[in-house]
Amino acid sequence: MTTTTQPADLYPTRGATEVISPRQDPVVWGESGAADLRDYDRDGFLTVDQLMTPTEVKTYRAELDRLLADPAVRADERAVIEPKSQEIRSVFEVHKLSEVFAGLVRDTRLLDYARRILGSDVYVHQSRVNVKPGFGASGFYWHSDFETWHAEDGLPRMRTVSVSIALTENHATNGGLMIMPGSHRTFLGCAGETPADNYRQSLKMQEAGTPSDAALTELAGRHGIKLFTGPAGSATWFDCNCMHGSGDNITPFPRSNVFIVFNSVENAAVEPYAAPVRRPDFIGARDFEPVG
Ligand code: 6CS
Ligand code: FE
Repeated sequence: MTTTTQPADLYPTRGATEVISPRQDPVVWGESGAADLRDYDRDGFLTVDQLMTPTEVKTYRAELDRLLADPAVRADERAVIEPKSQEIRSVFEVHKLSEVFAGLVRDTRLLDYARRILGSDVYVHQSRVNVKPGFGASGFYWHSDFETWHAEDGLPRMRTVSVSIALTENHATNGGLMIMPGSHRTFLGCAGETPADNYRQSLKMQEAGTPSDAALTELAGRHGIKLFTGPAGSATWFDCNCMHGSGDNITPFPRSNVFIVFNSVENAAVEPYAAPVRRPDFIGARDFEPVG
């Protein structure tokens, strides 16, 4: 039986105490000198005003509505229900559930950026739609995605990028994405062990892997907080280690975004660094086939 050696754990987390350490990985692994990636390198994010045309947005919105109305999708373990209502909160693995979203993943407008940032071929570590319906949908508390993807999915290095594409208008009022600019250069190892089957709870309301008030105060004081607003079709690329979150949405206007997470094929998932077992592969992919 071949045993793959587990790469060193450069980012210890979920131990007895919270540990803050500097990032030990580049932000832009590919063309680090590229002018259009300089802001991404500095801030950890990059916004694209109109990644999708209004016609494309219509197609994706219709597909999302179709998925949300399909009882088979609601019954699927890849659909996560809101903690306070029976509304669907997220649908994972949309690129496998839907031919329309599968096309998005192969779109060169996405792939070219992901490959330039990560400096290699890429595969999809995770895809999801966060529906965030109106009238009280819960937000996502402050967290670093990498902290979870390292601890629970076994991604060794910070060589992963997310793109969030707005499928509805992201107003200042309906629970938009907030990122602390520059926070991607600090790794916050969180205190507290990962419970077994944590994903059943964490995708509704994350507990393990959330920073302390003191750490958040320090980071927010140092970096500030940027709220992302924009029309449907706009997009935000953000580094896996940005400290980010989003508030509840009590307006009547849903804030639905589709997220694709590209990981470098050189950074394929190994065993979890701080969890008893792997998460299901619809959350943390185990198929490392390069996209496109
Ligand atoms: O646990 C995860 O993988 C998911 N949780 C959040 C709040 N953001 C990243 C990711 O979708
Ligand atoms: Fe996140």
